[in-house]
Amino acid sequence: MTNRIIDDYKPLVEKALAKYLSFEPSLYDTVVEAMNYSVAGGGKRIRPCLLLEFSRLCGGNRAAALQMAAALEMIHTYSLIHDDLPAMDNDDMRRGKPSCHIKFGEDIAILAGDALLTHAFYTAASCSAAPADAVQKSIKIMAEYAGATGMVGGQVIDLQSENKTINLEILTTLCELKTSRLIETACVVGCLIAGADEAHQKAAFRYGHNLGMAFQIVDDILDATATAETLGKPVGSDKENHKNTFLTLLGLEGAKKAAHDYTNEALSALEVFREDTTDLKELTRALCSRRF
Ligand code: GRG
Repeated sequence: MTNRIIDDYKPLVEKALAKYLSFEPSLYDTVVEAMNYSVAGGGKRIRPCLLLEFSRLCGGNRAAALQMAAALEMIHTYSLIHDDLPAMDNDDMRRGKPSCHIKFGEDIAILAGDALLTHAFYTAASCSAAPADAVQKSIKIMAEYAGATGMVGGQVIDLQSENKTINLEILTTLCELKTSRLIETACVVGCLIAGADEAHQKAAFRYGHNLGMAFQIVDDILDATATAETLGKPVGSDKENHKNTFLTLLGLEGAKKAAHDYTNEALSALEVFREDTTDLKELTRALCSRRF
């Protein structure tokens, strides 16, 4: 399916990523190659596209949004590289091609993830197209939501829950941290660098939070019901790794209803924006039924 947000922004994001990830030839070229290998091609670019759209909705500067969007996609890509490692999810395929550690070895994959994470903050901190206090607040949110109090914390709960039964409350916290936090970051940073007020930042957070939850529940459903060809990665890994998912706790119909309810909450959070949100609403529905 096509959508203006993805069609217009994705090529810009890919160009920005290539620009911010180009380094002078060096003795450490291998790690730069691994960083670019994992970042290039295949990703849906949802987080950077959301950042750009929230910036547009709040009247922001496109250049500043693109720089922060590239930084956020670097953080997301680092998390995927590390998530695929044998010590974590042990996945050989990512974005339809061999995972970073399969292509470059575990040592370089770990370092490529580390370098992407640190370069993300270098890229964000170098943003001079938005007011310095907005850039500083954005960097603070990126660090808080990606680190121990955010995505990393969620990953830890996930690892510690393997082969154990957890309740819906813990699973919800896990998902909020592991999946929603980075999506919330995209939406809130888009508003922040555009100078939006608190009401709009809060609405963006609420939107990202609910979209993230719906997105993860749909991910769980697809892991159990889709084919590897359609997803570009192995399926059935949740069952294989004895993972607690929304599907195992709520059943297929319950998980579908939860995804539907979170999607509606995300859509209603958009009501405060005065700019046209038709394309964003269409993208939200498409993401929550994974037509992207
Ligand atoms: C290793 C610190 C650390 C964290 C790992 C990203 C992650 C946390 C785990 C990956 C597994 C997973 C199902 C995470 C939930 C978020 C999610 C659905 C990630 C995949 O994001 P997409 O679908 O990926 O946007 P693309 O490839 O399109 O960018």
